[in-house]
Amino acid sequence: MAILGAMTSSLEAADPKIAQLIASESRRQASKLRLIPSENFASAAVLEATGSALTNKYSEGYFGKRYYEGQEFIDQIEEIAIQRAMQLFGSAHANVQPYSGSPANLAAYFAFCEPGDKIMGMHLPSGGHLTHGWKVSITGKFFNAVQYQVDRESGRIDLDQVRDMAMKERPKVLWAGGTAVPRIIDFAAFAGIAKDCGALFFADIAHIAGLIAGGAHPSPVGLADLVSTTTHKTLRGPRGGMLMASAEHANAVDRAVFPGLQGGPHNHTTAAIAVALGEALKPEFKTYAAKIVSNAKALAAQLMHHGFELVSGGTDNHLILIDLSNKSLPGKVLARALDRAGIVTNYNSVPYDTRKPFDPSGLRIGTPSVTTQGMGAGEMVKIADWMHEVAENVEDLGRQERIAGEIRELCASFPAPGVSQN
Ligand code: DSN
Repeated sequence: MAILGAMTSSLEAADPKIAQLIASESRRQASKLRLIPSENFASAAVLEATGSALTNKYSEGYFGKRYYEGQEFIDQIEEIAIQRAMQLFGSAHANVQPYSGSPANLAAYFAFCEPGDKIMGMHLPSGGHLTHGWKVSITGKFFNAVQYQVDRESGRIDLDQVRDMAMKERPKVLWAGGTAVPRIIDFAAFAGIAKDCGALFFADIAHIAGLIAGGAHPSPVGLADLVSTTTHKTLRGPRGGMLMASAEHANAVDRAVFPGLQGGPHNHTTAAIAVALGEALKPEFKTYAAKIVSNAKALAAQLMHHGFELVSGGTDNHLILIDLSNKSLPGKVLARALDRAGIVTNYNSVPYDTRKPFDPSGLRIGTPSVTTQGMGAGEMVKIADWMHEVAENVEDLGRQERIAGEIRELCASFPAPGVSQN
């Protein structure tokens, strides 16, 4: 952390206000339980690469074909990132330049679609992502989007319904994946449906990339025409994106990212992605991925013990979606009370939600960050107990303060990389 330390003191001297705010954010992350399922703690090595001199360099283009000179080191870094992505996921091709998940998905469309094409993705309140054709997203406006929902009773994807809709609508693209899907996604079944209806199959693995890399969730690589991901969620890298495809689609994907959609790649991010992928290739990452899932199951079981209703009745992965309708407690009210008590979550729509997205019925939580901290099943039970206590006492600020103190103490015994309570 020598470089980060040096940078911090430079920053303190140059801009004490921003330095102080960064330090406060670091303390906040170190002192609270971070249960937002799309967040994690990147390693000190990843943070160091992110904060490096690579941020100074422009590199439009690809290995050996750049529009600027001075690429002898950047070329090597990007190539290492690509090779590690291909090795980790078993993909024939990888592009590590997308700035994040949404640009990655836009590039995916740009590689294969024309404006007005029909696309089919999962409905946002059912767990889909904005860029899978949701009406307020550019993808819902530039394309003719049709959307499948989860089954109302089971809260799970109904593959028969997906098949019926796909055969009727004949979309150009069929998406699987999303942001609030607590169950294993049957990528092979999606691939079969896409084949039968003549669609391209795109798999968005942003949430579960680390689980796939660690062998804790089936992979769509080899089944999907294109796989899109972010790099900062369960994969535990910097904030970035990647696209993976078969060799036959490699050119189309690369051209869609650059020059189709983006300018210069963020080289500091590319280096940090390479570092994170190197970490994910180590055997201990498999243990990490398995523990994310076992922790989520332990947390889910204790929440259900306390009467919380979980969409789909549990979880197979890192994510738990709580439907608070039975508690007459809006998601936002509980999320705010939990934050005061030191538990950071996000309020979220649930399938068939009757409330609005900015004031929905659900709460979304997950275990990637607390698992990185080394917490286990015992801590998950404690967390569920605290969540129950807060839910029963959302107005009781004194109680929330007491819990926040207990959580600060717990977090002090499970330090996270790159952040500190002091
Ligand atoms: N914002 C991400 C998430 O929290 O799941 C999805 O883009």
